[in-house]
Amino acid sequence: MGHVVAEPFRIKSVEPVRKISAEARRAALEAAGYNTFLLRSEDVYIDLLTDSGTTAMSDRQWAGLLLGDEAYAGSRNFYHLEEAVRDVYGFRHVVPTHQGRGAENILSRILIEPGDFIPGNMYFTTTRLHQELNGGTFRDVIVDEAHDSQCDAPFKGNVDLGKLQALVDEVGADRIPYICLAVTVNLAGGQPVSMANLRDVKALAARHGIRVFFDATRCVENAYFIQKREEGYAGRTIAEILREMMSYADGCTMSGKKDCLVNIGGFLAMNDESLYVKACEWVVVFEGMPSYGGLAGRDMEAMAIGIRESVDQDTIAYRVEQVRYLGDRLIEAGVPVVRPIGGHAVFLDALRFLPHLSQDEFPAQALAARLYLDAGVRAMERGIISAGRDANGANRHPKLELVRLTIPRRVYTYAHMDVVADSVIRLYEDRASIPGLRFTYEPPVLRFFTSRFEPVPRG
Ligand code: PM9
Repeated sequence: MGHVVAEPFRIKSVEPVRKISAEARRAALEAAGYNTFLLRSEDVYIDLLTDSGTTAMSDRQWAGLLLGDEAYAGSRNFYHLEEAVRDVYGFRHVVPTHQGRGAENILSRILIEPGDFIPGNMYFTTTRLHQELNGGTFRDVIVDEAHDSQCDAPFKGNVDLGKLQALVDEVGADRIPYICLAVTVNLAGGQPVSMANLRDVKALAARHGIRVFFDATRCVENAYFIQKREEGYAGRTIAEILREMMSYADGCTMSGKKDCLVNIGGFLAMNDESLYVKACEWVVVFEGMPSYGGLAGRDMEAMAIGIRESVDQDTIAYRVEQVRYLGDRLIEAGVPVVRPIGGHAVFLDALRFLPHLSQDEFPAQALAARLYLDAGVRAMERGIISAGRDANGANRHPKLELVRLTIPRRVYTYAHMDVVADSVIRLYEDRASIPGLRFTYEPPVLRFFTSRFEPVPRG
């Protein structure tokens, strides 16, 4: 199983959790329409819905909250945030936003014209939606291996340069306002992009005068994988690797709720002065003054501190290795998971886990529901429900139909990981008994958040 990387912290404050009875879990799941997003947090024992905003902040970050300068404009905490982003990421201009999608909204608005194409290394739900709302079309240019859950390649988040060049040839560089590169790739299983690939994408983009923007949401995890897996980086610090990664981008969107180690916050960063001016014109419409962007001063302070903490070697090593521990336990038991194990989550391959269900019976949603019933563990569907419908109203059928066991940062112990592993292994042994689901309510966009389901009676 490999060695265990112990917690690089002591626990100073605790929040009690409890597991409600099996009957109460069944009632809660029915009340939630079999959608784990609609469960009450109090009814959940171990919450692996997401690593977004669920981080335990450090004592220093909590202390930073007390230093909030809540002036409407020019808060000193904004300048601390700006300084942290300049130091750690290297971008000149920073526009705070309430969270990642606030930054995606502004970036999409200032750069996309109707009819444009935005290449990316696999879609992300909110990112693609903002591109589409502004008249753009997302094109997936990730390497084919990313769609194969069993392929063990070290950098399955990489861009296929051939696919990217083909898109440029097809639509012309002037129809591509920017390349959107996620580091790591959430829906591929938290898979990283190699430094060599980042460099190559930037070079190709530069040849055609196309900008590159990173979705930097989990970029520190990506830097850790580069340090571990890419030749020439073993002796480099996470901070050095991160700065080199960012040097291949013109800017980034960031959901601070992940790698910036905060419960709320995000930002848009860039080097180009004229783009920054445009971003400031829109941030006042959707978020707030350019010096707070939908955040309290105290939130910006916590994020500034979190950004600096995030590049600490012990912090990131523990984070990624704890995820690997859970993954390794499942692999040893023969449970089908996305390989290699990614940075923020272990992804169950629901098509292989429940081969008796077709994708239209929503196997990942069904498996997530059963996991809650079994152990009070909450996970998230990342498959056909998340992929939504295309412009003609037909269900998109992604190759990956996954249940994501997402590990919050600094929150759960290895004992919690064992409880989760034991439950998943139990379900795998009893997998034939898990029924499919069908919709009882489906919203028009981002349906995974609020749709409702019922079990399909077995014939
Ligand atoms: N990710 C997650 O659970 C939270 C909501 S699920 C739609 O994985 C990437 C790669 C993300 C992400 C959120 C966002 C949006 C952008 N890019 O949630 O708006 O994983 O802060 O960030 C979620 P915000």
